[in-house]
Amino acid sequence: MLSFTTAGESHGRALVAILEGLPAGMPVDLGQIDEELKRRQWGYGRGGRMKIEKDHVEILSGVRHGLTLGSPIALMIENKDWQNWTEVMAVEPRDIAPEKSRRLKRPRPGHVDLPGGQKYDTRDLRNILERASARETTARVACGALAKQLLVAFGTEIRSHVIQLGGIPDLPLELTWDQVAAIPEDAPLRCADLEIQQRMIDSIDQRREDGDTLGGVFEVVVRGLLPGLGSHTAWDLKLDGRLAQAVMSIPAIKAVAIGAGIEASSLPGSEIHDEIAYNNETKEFIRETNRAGGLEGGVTNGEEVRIRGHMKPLSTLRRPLRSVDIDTKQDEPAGFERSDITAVPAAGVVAESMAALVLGAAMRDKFGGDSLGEMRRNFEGYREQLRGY
Ligand code: EPS
Repeated sequence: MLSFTTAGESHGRALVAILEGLPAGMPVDLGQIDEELKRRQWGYGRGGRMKIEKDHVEILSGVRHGLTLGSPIALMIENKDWQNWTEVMAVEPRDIAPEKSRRLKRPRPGHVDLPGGQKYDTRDLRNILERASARETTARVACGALAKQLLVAFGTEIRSHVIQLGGIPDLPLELTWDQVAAIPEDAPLRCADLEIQQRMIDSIDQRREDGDTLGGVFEVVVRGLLPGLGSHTAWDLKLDGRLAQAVMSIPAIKAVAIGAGIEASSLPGSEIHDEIAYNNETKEFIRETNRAGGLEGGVTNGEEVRIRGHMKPLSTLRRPLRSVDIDTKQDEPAGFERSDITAVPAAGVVAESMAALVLGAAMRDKFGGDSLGEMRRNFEGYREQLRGY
């Protein structure tokens, strides 16, 4: 089983993570982890914080001479902004004047500020904000980069792209793997259609002027998975459910669909299900359409896995919505310090990482092995079994 946990506050000293369950003897590319961190920071519409941070991972354990040891891998990414928060975020007790404490007491609608404050019985909502911040996803991406390296070793690649932003275009874009793979890394919104991307940028500029924010839809595309990952036998082994949970856990995601999941509920079966064919040359069962998004009954079917994440607009608005001061109980505008206008491309990169971690776990479940070599033998044996099926 591949699993990970993260710790760290947005303006604390660092984000850390422990990733367990990678096989021993897997080559680790440190530069690729930093590349993924950079991809997550990229995107038109991000705010001032991204000018401060230049995320870089340090591996503290579990890797020796460029190879995994099979032991837990500890990772750390420093928060450069911490220098500006050493007093407010100090670990030791501090006596800070109220005007310097940066206490938050006007919760943002749509954010966990208020229910979190009620639940953890804290009257400084910063205690909630700091951990709820999407800054935490940096640590997920660092772990996800390692999961991607495992998947690549078995011929699986993962990409994401933005298919709708702030309702532009009217219907989400539908694109092939090659179109998605051709999107340059410096594309401002990781969108394959340049004309639509420009309209999205104009819309972001407009919302910036209005002090508002925008959501959107991204799609994660995974190709190269064998049929048979996940299982139909129990609710918690179904891979579609595990992927949905992983993507839904990304801040601001309110809906997740696999393939044409949203449209499927309103069309007849004859227009949705992907007919089965057999390719005599490759000796593979194939589908000419992929509305199932590569998963049937919670099991991969060998087609591309396609996951859509629907992101709501960020809840920190420069022109704040109405709220209530938790001390005075009077109507007050919600708190605002600094924020992004949109972060849909970044959320797509985080979703790639979450998908890589779930799919990596499914690969570890199916092929096991303490070393990469043992895992590979098991993988090849299964591939042989499929050829004979
Ligand atoms: C975030 C608010 C902003 C974002 C942050 C997520 O940070 P700050 O409050 O420091 O301006 O920039 O995202 C990141 C720091 C990041 O690395 O993605 C929030 O409230 O969720």
